[in-house]
Amino acid sequence: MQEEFDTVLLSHDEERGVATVTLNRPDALNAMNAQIREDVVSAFGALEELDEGADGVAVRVAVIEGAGDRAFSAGADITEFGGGEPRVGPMSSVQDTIRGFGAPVVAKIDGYCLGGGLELAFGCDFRLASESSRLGLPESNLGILPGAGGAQYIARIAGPGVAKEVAMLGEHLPAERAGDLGLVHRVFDDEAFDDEVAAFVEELAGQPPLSMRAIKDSVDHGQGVPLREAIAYDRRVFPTLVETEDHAEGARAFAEDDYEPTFEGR
Ligand code: CO8
Repeated sequence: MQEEFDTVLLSHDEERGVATVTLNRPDALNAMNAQIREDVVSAFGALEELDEGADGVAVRVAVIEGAGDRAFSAGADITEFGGGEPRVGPMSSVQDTIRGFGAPVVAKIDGYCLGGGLELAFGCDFRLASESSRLGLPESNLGILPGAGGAQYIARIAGPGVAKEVAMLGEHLPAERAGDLGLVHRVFDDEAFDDEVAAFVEELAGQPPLSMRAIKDSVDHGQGVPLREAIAYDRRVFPTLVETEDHAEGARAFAEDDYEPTFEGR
């Protein structure tokens, strides 16, 4: 399936269950204007519809990437700033859409990933970066703060000291430093980047989809509640997974040598 929105391309590989959402404003380094924010939300809406009509799940993994060879996204579209109108809400709603999407979402970062672009990537479950990528929160250079949680994500991942450094200095971090800080999951050589990302996505897509969705939901839910409550939540979800065909399939593969399991999301 392929669908074209004004500023976003959407494709879905039915066989692999992998969807790709491409931010498609390469001439503006995929800066996030109002249209692109709307289109990202629409693209994920279309994927949810696919899932609803599927026997099992249609989408095992969604990948977000930037068109062109220069940027994932250089942030919110600065030309739309001004007039004192706060645009934090719409950017946050894009993140909410991605965080609320059932399947894991991978940010494929190749090039600049700045401001709202990095905040979009923080809304994803995985961040994979090419070695030459540059990541940062340059909002302070514009006299504002990262309005969609950029500094808060960094504070939780790497600590408040790092968050203040990255957000206050507004520098572009080399991918490797971002990797050392835990802000991205993997950094791959530029030449091998596409293949390495494809292999990572393939591996994720081969995992039992309902298990992936339950883990995403459980970990995200657990961030906002005391540990005891988070564990109680997992304990309630656990029996629902025990009843799935995929669990039976995994157990069979464990018991029988030479049996390759296929997980259908049922
Ligand atoms: N918005 C709009 N257009 C952009 C943006 C942007 N964020 N970034 C780049 N562009 C455009 C440029 O204007 C240029 O367009 P044109 O060719 O028509 O002149 C084109 O993309 C190419 O960019 P450059 O010529 O600048 O390319 P360089 O290689 O010289 O520089 C940089 C690349 C360093 C990435 C540079 O473009 C840059 O600094 N961009 C701005 C980065 C930035 O400050 N991002 C943060 C924006 S603020 C934000 O994201 C806040 C989000 C929080 C939610 C909302 C709160 C209000």
